[in-house]
Amino acid sequence: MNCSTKTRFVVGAIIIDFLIMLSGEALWAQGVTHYVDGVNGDNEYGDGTEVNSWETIQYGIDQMSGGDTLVIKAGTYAERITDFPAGTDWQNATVIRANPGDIVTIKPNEADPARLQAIFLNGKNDEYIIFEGLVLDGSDMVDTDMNDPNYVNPRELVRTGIRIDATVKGHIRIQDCEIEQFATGVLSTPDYCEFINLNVHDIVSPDGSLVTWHGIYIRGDYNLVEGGEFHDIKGHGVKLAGSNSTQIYPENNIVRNVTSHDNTFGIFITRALDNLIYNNVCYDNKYSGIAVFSDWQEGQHPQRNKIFNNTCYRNGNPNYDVYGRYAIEVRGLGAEDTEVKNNICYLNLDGPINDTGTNTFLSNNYYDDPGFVDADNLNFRLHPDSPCIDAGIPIASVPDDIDGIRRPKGLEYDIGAFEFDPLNGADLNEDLVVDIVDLNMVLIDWGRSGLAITDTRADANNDGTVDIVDLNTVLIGWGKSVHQAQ
Ligand SMILES: [Ca+2]
Ligand SMILES: [Ca+2]
Ligand SMILES: [Ca+2]
Repeated sequence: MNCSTKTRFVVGAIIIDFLIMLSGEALWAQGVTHYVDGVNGDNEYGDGTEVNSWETIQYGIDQMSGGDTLVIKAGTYAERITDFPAGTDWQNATVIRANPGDIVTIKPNEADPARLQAIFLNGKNDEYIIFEGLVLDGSDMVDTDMNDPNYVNPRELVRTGIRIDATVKGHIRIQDCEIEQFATGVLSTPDYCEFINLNVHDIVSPDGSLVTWHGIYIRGDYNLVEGGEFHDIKGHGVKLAGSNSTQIYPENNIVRNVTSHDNTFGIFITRALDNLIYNNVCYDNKYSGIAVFSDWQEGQHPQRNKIFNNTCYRNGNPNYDVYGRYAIEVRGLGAEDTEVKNNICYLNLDGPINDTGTNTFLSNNYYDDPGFVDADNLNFRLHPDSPCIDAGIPIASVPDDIDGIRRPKGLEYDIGAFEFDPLNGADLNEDLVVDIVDLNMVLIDWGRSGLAITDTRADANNDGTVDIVDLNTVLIGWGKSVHQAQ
């Protein structure tokens, strides 16, 4: 380390101490931050500092300790990465991420069928590892010959963006990543993993099947799939299903705020229990937007799955007729105790809902024109005169909408993925009137940001600072009440 680097390091450390003191907690992982730069780095002569980076991601990973962060600079990396050191909890997780603002593409060129992943986790101690901001591109990989009898289960041997095996402890987080040109985007078997704001698209089918190769395939429990977009996938956008052989079913997973379109089924559930599917938008899929199926395997039943506040629009392609083409399908007597509430089901080819399940509970779903703001341009928010506004029933497990707006706004829950706010965010204390109380909330926290804000409701636009924008929001709504607004 030369003198100026050392000086910068000391100054940086002082700033970090100051920020930690301000916020009351560490702002980032507590370990060491290392750097990889595929253009300027060097594995042999580098030391992993920003000015003297390593060249390859795997070399960087191999130098990391648990809780360290690896920052990857812009470039295309022809690598398959694996063998990660574990973190101890989310605050001290191992982080592998793109340098902010840089496009970092991992584009493996593997032909070995045992190595067909961009990111592969199978270590039995793997947990608390975060991947952030990466592009995974499988277009240079070669798929297994699906007809080769040497492969016992060729489905396990196709190119997969991220594969997380059952041996992994869990607590793996993948966020803000783009995953494309694989035969499966994400295949994940352990519990407590999080898949946040992923863009998974152009997933191919190596054998022509439309029901095998998925955007994300979840087989464990207590996983979260949140936000993001799953589209142009040969199989399903999101699939939850247990294993035929182990009889272990995915339970208590949450799929929320996801947009799934131009796939086979938008969201597909079979052999899975107690999963919560809400605030999703599913449109233009070949078959149904959301499906709960029981008739793939005798005796393997999906039970108590909950389908709440989704918007399913224009699903069903006339060129495909093997399965149903509904907004929502609950298919087969083995699909038991499914709850379907507060969903918009509009303009789907075979109709809104097909229910042949057992004890399905249907409530407050809407089948006619819901009054979208602009469906032609895929804006499925509700127009102020929408019949879906305040027409839903309260559901405690749906606390907000796809945009993060707290439910309910106005008088009651709305139907569909979007909650309409008649007071445009100005009613900070949610007493249905914009008045001195709301104004006072802004003034009390005026100028504060982050954890210094005493009442986060004062930050009307939720950008982390209470300032003129929030004040203006209240002033624009000043004097209005819900009854006047309607
Ligand atoms: Ca409402
Ligand atoms: Ca108020
Ligand atoms: Ca603000």
